[in-house]
Amino acid sequence: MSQTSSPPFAAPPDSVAGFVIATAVVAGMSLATPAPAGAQQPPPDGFAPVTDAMLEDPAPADWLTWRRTPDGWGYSPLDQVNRGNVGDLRLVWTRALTAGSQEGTPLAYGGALYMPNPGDVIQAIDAVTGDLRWEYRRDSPDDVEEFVGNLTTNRNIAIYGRHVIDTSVDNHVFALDAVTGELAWETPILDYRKNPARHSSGPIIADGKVVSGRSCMPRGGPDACVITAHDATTGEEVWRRRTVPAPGEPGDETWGGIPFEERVHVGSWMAPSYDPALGLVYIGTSVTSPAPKFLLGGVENQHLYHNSTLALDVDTGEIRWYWVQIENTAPKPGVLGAS
Ligand SMILES: [Ca+2]
Repeated sequence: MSQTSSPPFAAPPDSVAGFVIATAVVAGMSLATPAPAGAQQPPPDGFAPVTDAMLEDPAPADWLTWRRTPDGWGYSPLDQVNRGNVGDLRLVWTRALTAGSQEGTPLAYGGALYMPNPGDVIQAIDAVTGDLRWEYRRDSPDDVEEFVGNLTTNRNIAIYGRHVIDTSVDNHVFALDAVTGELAWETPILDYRKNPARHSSGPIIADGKVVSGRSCMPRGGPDACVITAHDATTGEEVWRRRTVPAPGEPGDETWGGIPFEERVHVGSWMAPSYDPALGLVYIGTSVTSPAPKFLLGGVENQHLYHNSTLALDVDTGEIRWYWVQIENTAPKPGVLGAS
């Protein structure tokens, strides 16, 4: 396969549709990002690498991960926009986004917005002017839609060192140079023809690792249902954790004897959160599909780790604890048929 990358400050593509991102400012307010306290001397191109310390305690003006901080609160401490002046906000610039399912959240760092567009398109946009600094369009294989569908959602990306990092439609994790947009490394996670999965959400960074989940297509079998960690600098895989147990593994007894290859679609498609003090990554899992659990091993079985919150050891991926969000109970008449 090939990847393409536009040079810095390239013109916007012609294929964009009528979606825009917009920024607005209150008169007299500056969008400049101050250098973080204690920052090292920046490299010649002026890009200060993003560190674990910065991710765990981001500067007020930075937005370095999907929900800004590892705990996923999505809260900004900035207070320049408040109840008294929010009515004065005015549109400053708009910019079209790539056509597709729009759920993207930009990262903000060093005066740039790094915007995940649908279909593994990533743009670096000057936050003050709206000018395009670079654009990367991942060139997926022609047959990938046949196996993973045409879901284009690209919900979030991560940043670490000088790399912008995402998971892809074609089941890779890849990193771009944050200054040039050029591909720095890519690592296959799954063979999309054999164990197809969907990456509607991207990764977070936890302790220097790229931690990502995915939804696993039923045809992908249990081995597509994995949470993975990769070295955020090199892209090398550090660990992977399957969300369903195989025979002989802890939790196997909770499936009521269902054959391993039929324990499918326990996905982990929302972005994780992370507690640096405990070294735990938290992530939710989906329900079984297409057959719900009561048609599999029966309601008396728990079918671990479906429909759960998992706490994973950031170093090993070991499941330190789990919480099944909806416990098995005997279904009530009239409930099963509801949709
Ligand atoms: Ca993606």
